[in-house]
Amino acid sequence: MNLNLKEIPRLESITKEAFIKHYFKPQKPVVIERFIEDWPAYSKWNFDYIKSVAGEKIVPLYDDRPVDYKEGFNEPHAKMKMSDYIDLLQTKPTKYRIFLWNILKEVPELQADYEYPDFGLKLMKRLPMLFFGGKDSYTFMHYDIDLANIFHFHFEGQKQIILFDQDQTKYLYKIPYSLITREDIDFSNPNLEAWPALQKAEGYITSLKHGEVLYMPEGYWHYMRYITPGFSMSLRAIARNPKNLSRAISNIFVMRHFDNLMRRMKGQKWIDWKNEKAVVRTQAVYKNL
Ligand SMILES: O=C(O)CCC(=O)C(=O)O
Ligand SMILES: [Fe+2]
Repeated sequence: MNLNLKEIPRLESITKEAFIKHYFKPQKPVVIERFIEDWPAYSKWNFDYIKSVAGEKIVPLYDDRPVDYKEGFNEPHAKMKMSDYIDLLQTKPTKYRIFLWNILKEVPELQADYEYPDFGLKLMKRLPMLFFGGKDSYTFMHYDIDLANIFHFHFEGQKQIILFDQDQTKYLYKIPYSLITREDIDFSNPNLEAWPALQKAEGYITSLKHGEVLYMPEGYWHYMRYITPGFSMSLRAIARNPKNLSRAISNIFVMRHFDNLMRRMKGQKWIDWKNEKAVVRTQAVYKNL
């Protein structure tokens, strides 16, 4: 048995009006295949180019180890020179990923290669983020702390993406006081006997190629697996739905700090309690269906 996933619709191009009407307003994901062909990034952005502009930079790396109470929110697991990291990506599978690497802060010259597209939404110009990953590495199922609308542009190779709307959260074994699901669920091949509620969840799937852009609606859950080594850029627009906006504010100003405080006070016990709670809550929903 498999997850219940629909292919994300794909278009070659789209006008701002059509985007707003058919995707932003109803909050539905879409892939636009040929949106950035006139950006310099479309022909320039590959590993050699990144090496030439940022090869000397030291980059923070993340692997797939479970959350450790001794670590703060989003703390890196290793560091490496960008040129060494790209050599590693190109020569063998690696779990190491770069996550949320701010272009403005790290490699501002890359800004010359892309534009802030007009989809009818106000994009946050201070937060253009890059993500890198090796063959078979993945970014765990999560949603972003600010529940933003995200435009995710992919470069080099291929990336598999699974999405769920927030209305599916009850089936996803979400960890309380966090933005993730149980880390022992393999969303690319889930064990549905161990995680039966996942059978009820309805989501989306696609595989992004170089130059394609995916629109992820506000607060959508996303799981990303690098089928081949590659990298992506995310641009974001603030959540418009007042409910999402107030959750964003409470995540940023309350949840995150509360979670850090509990880690410091209770240590691994806190992590274990949250992991257990994720199962108990989701199983209760599943049993009552
Ligand atoms: O590409 C990735 O590894 C993760 C991307 C992501 O989480 C995001 O764009 O919000
Ligand atoms: Fe994300």
